[in-house]
Order: sequence, then C-alpha cells, then structure tokens
Amino acid sequence: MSRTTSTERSAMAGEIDVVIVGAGFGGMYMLHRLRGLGLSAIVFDVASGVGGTWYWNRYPGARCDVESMQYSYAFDETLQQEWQWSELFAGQPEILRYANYVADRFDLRRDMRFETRVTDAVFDPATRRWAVRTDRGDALSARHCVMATGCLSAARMPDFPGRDSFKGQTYHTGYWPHEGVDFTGKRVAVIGTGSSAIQSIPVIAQQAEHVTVFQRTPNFSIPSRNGPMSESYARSWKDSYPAKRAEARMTRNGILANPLDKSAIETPEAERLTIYEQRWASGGTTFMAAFNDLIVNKASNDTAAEFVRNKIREMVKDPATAELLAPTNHPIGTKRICVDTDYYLTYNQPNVSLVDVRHTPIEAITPDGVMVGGKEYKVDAIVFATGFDAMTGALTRINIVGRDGATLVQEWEAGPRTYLGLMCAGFPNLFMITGPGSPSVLSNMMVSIEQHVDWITDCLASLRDRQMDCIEPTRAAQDAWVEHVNEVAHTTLYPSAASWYMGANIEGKPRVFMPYIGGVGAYRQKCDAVAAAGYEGFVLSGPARVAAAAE
Ligand code: NA7
Repeated sequence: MSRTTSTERSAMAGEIDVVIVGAGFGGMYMLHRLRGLGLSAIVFDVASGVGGTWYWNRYPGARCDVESMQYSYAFDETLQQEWQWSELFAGQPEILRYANYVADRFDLRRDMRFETRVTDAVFDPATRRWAVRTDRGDALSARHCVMATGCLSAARMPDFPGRDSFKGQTYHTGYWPHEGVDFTGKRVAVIGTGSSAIQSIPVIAQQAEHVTVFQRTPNFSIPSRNGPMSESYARSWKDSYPAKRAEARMTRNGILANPLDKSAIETPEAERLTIYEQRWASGGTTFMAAFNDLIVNKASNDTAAEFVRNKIREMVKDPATAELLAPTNHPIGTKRICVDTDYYLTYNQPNVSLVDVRHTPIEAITPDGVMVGGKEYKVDAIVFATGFDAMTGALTRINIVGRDGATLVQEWEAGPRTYLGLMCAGFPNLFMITGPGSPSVLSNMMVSIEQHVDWITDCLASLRDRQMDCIEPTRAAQDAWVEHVNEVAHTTLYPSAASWYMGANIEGKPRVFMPYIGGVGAYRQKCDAVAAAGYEGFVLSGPARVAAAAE
C-alpha cells in the first residue's frame, strides 16, 4: 500500500506550505526541520541527487578545506556519533556519501524532486503566496520559499573567442562528469589557479602526459596535512561534540582554530616565524588564526604573506616559476585561502608548466589548444577551473518577482541588498540560506547553514503562533544592515582584493563586499536578538490584517 504524505497531498492540490530550492546541506536540513513543524514542503534540485556543491564538484582532488570533524551536521547527536570520517579533510566522494546517508536516515528523498529546475517564483500580493514554476511544467502555490541555492553553484565559463572551435574535450571543475575522466597520455590545459585548480592540478599531473597551467592570479595555498582519521582523534571530538559545537558557533568563522590573541607585527620576528612554522606544519586554513590582526593590519599581513612566499620559493626549484606562483597583488587571506596537497611541488615535475596570462591574456581557444601572445599551446583537453558567479548567481538565474512586480535582479542591480542575509525587502516570505549579507562563505558553511535553518524554522513557528502568515523586512532595517555589512568590511583588508567576495570575477557585477565579516558568533547573537524582540526590523502580517486593509 502506498503512503500519501501531507506534502504529496498538498503538492497534488498545487498548494504547499514551503518550496525549498536546492537539495544540498541547506535544503536537506530545512526539509527535516519543516517536517518537524508539520508543514508541507517540497525540495527541487537540478541535480539527480542530494549534495549540492558536493554533487557537482567531482573534479579530481576535490576536498573540503574545513576539517571533517567540523564540516558535518551537529543537529543530531546520534548522527554525529555514528558517522565515521576516513580522512582528516574529507574528499568529495566521502562528503557526497555522507549527504546520501543523511538523506536515507531522515527519509528526505520522498519530498524531493530531482532533475527539476525552478525557473520562476512570483509573489502574488492578493493571496500572499508564491507561484513557483519549474522547467518540467510544475506549477505550485507556496506560502513560503526557501532559497537553499548555494553560494558557489552558478559556474562561470569565460567567453574566450573560439571556445566552441576546440576539437578536444572541455570540462568545468564545477560540472565534472560523473564517470570521471582519464587523462592518461593526454596534454591538458588548466585555466585558472583558484582552489579548484590548486586541488586538481596535482592529481591531473599524476596521469597526464603534460599539464599546462594558465595562471592570471596566483593564490596563497597552505598544505592541508591531510591524512587518515585516527580513532583517537575522532574520539577526542565525539566525546565532547556538544561543547565543541557550541564553542565553534560563537567563533569568528565557525571553526575551532586555537586563535592566538596577539598582533603579528608586535611580536618579535624570531617568535613570529616560529609561530608561522608551527601553523604551516599543522596545515589548513587555520593558518590565518596565527595572529589576531592578519586581516586588519597590512604590516602584519605582509609578514604572513612573505612567510608563505618564502615557502613557495623553497619548494619550487625553478626560481622564475616560483616567483610567478608567489602572490603579490593581494594581502593573504583576502581571497579565499587555498588548502592543497603537494600543489607547489607539482611544478617540479617535468610534465607540468606554468604560463602567465596576467600580462598577456588568453587571446583565444583554437581548434587545437590555447593561444597566448601569438603562441599556440596544443592540448587534447581543457579544464576550466574558472570559478562561479558567487553568492548571487544561483539566485539571480531564477526569475524571482516580488510584491511590487520588481525582480530580484532589478533590486540587486547595484549589489545585493538583504536584511541579515536572510530576506530581502519587497520579497515577503522568501528566505535565503547563507545569503549575501550573512557570514556564509567566510565561515564553516555547516555552522552557518544550521543557524539559518534553525532561525527560519523558529520564525515560521512564531508566525503560526501569532496567527500570521507573512513576514518581510522593512527597507529601513535592510538599509541599516547593508550599511553595517559594508562598514565592517571596510575595517578589514578584504575589499582591497579583486575577489569573488567582491563580485570582481564577473564582468559588470557591482563591486560590493557580499558576505558579512562580523563573525558567526556576533551574527548569531544579532539574529537571536532580532527574533527575541518580536522580529525587529520585519513587518509581520496575517489574513485578518490583510482582509482589514482590503476593506
Ligand atoms: P575561483 O577561486 O574563482 O578561481 C577561478 C580561477 O579562474 C582564478 O584563478 C581566476 O583568475 C581564473 N580565471 C577566471 N577567468 C579567467 C580568464 N578569463 N583567464 C584566465 N584565468 C581566469 O574558483 P574556484 O572554483 O577555484 O574556487 C571557488 C571556491 O570554491 C574556493 O574559494 C573555495 O571556497 C571553494 P583571477 O583570480 O580572476 O585572476
């Protein structure tokens, strides 16, 4: 006998409490919490399975740069006790297995519709509902929409002249073929040197006959020191998970990193170098927690940047290649710092070469390769490791039309504007998970996702208790928050880099620092205070009030 759930019955009737867009970690947990409230909810995703970012980014070497013991759900004690990570930093296949395990464990798939793209979400002020359409012809009426669309999910492919003329295979790291790629005996071009390239190049170079890397901007990368997860290390976390998770939630970026509360520049050089050496030896992004002022004081930052540049010079045998790989055009950490396994050492291999395309940009893709400065680099395959339309791209690709008929694209013409990165004025009942204006990509995404989902769940429960069904931020609250986000960003060195945090990787995208840098701890307190004050900065309304207004 087949069971008909409340969500299925609602969906058949075309009306549903919540449409969730995205079946990554945000959408999965959101669905779980909404079920707990007894609401009907349905999740749509273009992918054929759960996992979001980890569904798509299957490129060789794809790995999380946050430690496995910290990059995992904390909402269920049994789950966090029973799941066993095999490595200190989990690779993409293992994280995807984890996502699938969670989906099975909480029976999430029955309310998920895969291979379905949400194309439109249009708010109807008369009914206070969202009309949601998909590319499969679904038409639903939802009270609320939750955009769990991910921050790095809209892949960006530069429009090089002649791109379609290339006779070999092309790949984007963010859309890697599920069956994998065998580069044995192939000449491979990799365009880009961001995190995806830095992780994939050493692995591709183990197989390929030759790898030519086209670098426009070198990035700082720290060795991950990845290795097998020992039973005792996992135990040290699991024995005190609740306390450790609670502590992580109040940190700056949601990661326990033993930050040193000391200025780099005020520390004597010998001691400073010892501290950097210790951080380098332990590896990972927590390198930036070596001192407390690396991201606010240029002189301090310079000491860390020079330390890493010297490491690159030590590791890379050819001095010219080493200098090309040593970043000098942005302070360390102001572009997302990378974490690697043998990235710099790979350039010592005879089958790996580096081409500088900063001063002489890529002119064209030819049928046989890549043309730079009149020279054609002949290759059999091209890997585009060229990044994403970060933070806003996945949202603006959906036709989202708000209360007054304006689209989200129009509202965000001069840069994204949100209240708390959670909602946008003019778009009632539309929530974003880790939206611009929240700590999002500057944090351990799991911590931020859980905080947003919990806040949204409490908000919907509170609306129901008050017999309200509509919530929207005021423009004044939104303006004040946007101003605060900018103000805090400009107390740091972040805006000095042409990063995807600033929208700088997309032609024509406004240069606005998008994530909130005040820290996940301070941010959580702010969100909680807003809720405790009766959703300060939001307007709550319900059927009675709307009916009265219409009379
Ligand atoms: P990133 O970090 O945005 O890197 C993209 C790379 O592609 C970067 O090196 C770019 O150089 C390069 N790029 C982009 N367009 C071009 C053109 N036209 N010519 C040459 N090079 C180009 O994306 P990733 O996927 O590596 O990483 C994204 C995040 O995922 C990462 O930060 C982690 O959080 C996980 P540029 O710097 O723009 O000069």
